[in-house]
Amino acid sequence: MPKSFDIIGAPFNQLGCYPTNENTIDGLRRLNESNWLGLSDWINVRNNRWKADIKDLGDVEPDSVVLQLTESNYREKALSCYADTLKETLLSSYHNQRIPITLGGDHSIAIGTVQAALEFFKKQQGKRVAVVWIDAHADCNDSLASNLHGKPLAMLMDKYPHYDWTVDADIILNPQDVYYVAVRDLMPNEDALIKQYSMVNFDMTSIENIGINGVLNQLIATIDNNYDCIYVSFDYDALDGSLFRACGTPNVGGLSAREALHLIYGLANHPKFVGIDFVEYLPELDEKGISKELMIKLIDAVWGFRN
Ligand SMILES: [Mn+2]
Repeated sequence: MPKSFDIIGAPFNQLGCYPTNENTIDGLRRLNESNWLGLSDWINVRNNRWKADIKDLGDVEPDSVVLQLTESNYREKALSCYADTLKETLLSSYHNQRIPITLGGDHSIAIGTVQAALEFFKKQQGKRVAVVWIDAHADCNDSLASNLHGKPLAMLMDKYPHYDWTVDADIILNPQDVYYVAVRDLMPNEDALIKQYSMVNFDMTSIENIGINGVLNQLIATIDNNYDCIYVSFDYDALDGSLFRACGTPNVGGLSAREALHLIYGLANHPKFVGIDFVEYLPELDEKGISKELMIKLIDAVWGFRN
């Protein structure tokens, strides 16, 4: 059966290194005059000419409570409020048997998306869920230092013992169920946590040694043998920051465009794939729209089109 997709905008950009009120998803949606490319038009092309089933559900806007909490520096509370609303939106996609593609927003929004997948598949159906985290950073900073967009995995794994942050026992993400790809910029406490829980990291060295297809094959073998579902979270800064700099924390020496396309296509077209985030891309820093072209190609790869 052909798959159906929901596009969900999560324009919450308040907890990263480059807080902005710009709606990053609208930046993707609208046509660029330089290259005549925009996500909304591209959705129409795929639906009308290629018989795809893709709906843009619009945005989950941060409401006044969330914005007020952020402004007053109650960031964990703001995030938890926002994430709850986002989670409900993804859950209704799951109830409608559609696959959510969530466009952020900084990476903190993954609290809502990953918890939706864990709630629907793990808690409600007892399924085993793997999370593939494609990122320059490990995002498991369990300290108070730095911004919350660098902590979603620590928070999802319930290893963030600050400001009463807790996660319901039946949707705690197990560190062994996280599979990092392209992570290369660690804080010492993250390095320690990764070692303590023997978390898997297909870092740039593994990609050099066995190639992106080797990494994909190992991931797929693990998923085939041990899991019922895969959820993918793709941080734009996983890409090579020498070319792709439209984010708050570009990092040189990451994935090439081709590697990212191959990886995303391979994971998203696996029968156990249940959803993906694309986060941290900032159109306002993307002068020539090159990154936007790649982002749209990556989303297109999720829909099953490899170009
Ligand atoms: Mn990240």
